[in-house]
Amino acid sequence: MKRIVSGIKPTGTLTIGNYIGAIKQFVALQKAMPEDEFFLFIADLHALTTPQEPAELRQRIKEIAGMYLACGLDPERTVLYIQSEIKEHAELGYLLQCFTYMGELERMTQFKDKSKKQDVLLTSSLFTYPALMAADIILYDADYVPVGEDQKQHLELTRDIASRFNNRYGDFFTVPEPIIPKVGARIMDLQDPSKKMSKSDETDKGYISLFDEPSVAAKKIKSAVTDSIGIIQFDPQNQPGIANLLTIYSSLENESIDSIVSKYSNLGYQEFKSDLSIIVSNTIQSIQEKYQSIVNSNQLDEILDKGRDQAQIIAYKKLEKCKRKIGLGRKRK
Ligand code: ATP
Ligand code: LTN
Repeated sequence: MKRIVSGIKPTGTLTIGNYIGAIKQFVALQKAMPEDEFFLFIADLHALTTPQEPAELRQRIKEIAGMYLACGLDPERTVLYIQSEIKEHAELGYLLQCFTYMGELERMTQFKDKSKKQDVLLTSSLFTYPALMAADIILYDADYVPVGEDQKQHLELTRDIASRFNNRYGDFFTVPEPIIPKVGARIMDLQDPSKKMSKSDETDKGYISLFDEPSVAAKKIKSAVTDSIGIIQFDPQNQPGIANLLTIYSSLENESIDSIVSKYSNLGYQEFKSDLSIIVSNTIQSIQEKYQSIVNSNQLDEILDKGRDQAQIIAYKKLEKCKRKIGLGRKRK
């Protein structure tokens, strides 16, 4: 039996990029791997690497958990929990910092990008964050970690940290493998297709939130930046806007990009965008309907309590053993 683990930060809203790159993939894997275990957590400690308003953060944590369920996650087969409710994450995160080199953290492109963008003072937790992420994963001996393209480098570092520990103390942590979708691993900003669609962006025109009014989402697709070439083809270099829209279409409809291109080859951008705007707004609408029924019931807290209890048992045992390995813990006479 394999164990699949992933997390999502409760910052900003959830975008269609998160949905296509991570959530949809997680749901599909769950269907394709009926014998395996799925652990999913809300990475609230990671959210604190940048300033958060307490009431807003508290609300987002539940919102994201509810959205995951609304997107089709099977609550019977998912250990769904909130990271900060399992203290072992932070403790192992610290221990793993002792096995992570400054040079490795300095090379992380996400840190470099975020530190350039940030207008407030940088926290040290933003810098050490990959060690906590490694802890999130290897605490549970994850075999696979489904993530979007932007997390690949953090996964490589996680593998290095786990292997380093194993080399020093003998085989102890499972070295995890990332699962990155073939299509949709990096959905781009609708207004600037040279950058990743990001929920922490200043303006909301470039991303579609899963909470957007369906009609607003449709409008955003219709006003997405394209080019003056005027031909529908998959050319991310010269037509990044159209390539991005084709990717969104392909992922939401489970249709190959080739087949979409041939369908629209004789039609203009307007027709293509109009069809895609319907697909996107329908997808969002059906997710939102499910979301409403979930948040209006007590189901969510029950699922989160159960998830916490299940994760806690595994995390406690693994951390205790880890501490013993490295020489912590008193020896009793
Ligand atoms: P931010 O944009 O604020 O940095 P984020 O959306 O990258 O945040 P998370 O919410 O933790 O951060 O991401 C959750 C998952 O969604 C990760 O697996 C990430 O790789 C994936 N993801 C995020 N943005 C995109 C995107 N534009 N396209 C595809 N996958 C994405
Ligand atoms: N770093 C990720 C969120 C995250 C995560 C994880 C993903 C934190 N811990 C463990 C997979 C596994 C991000 O910023 N998107």
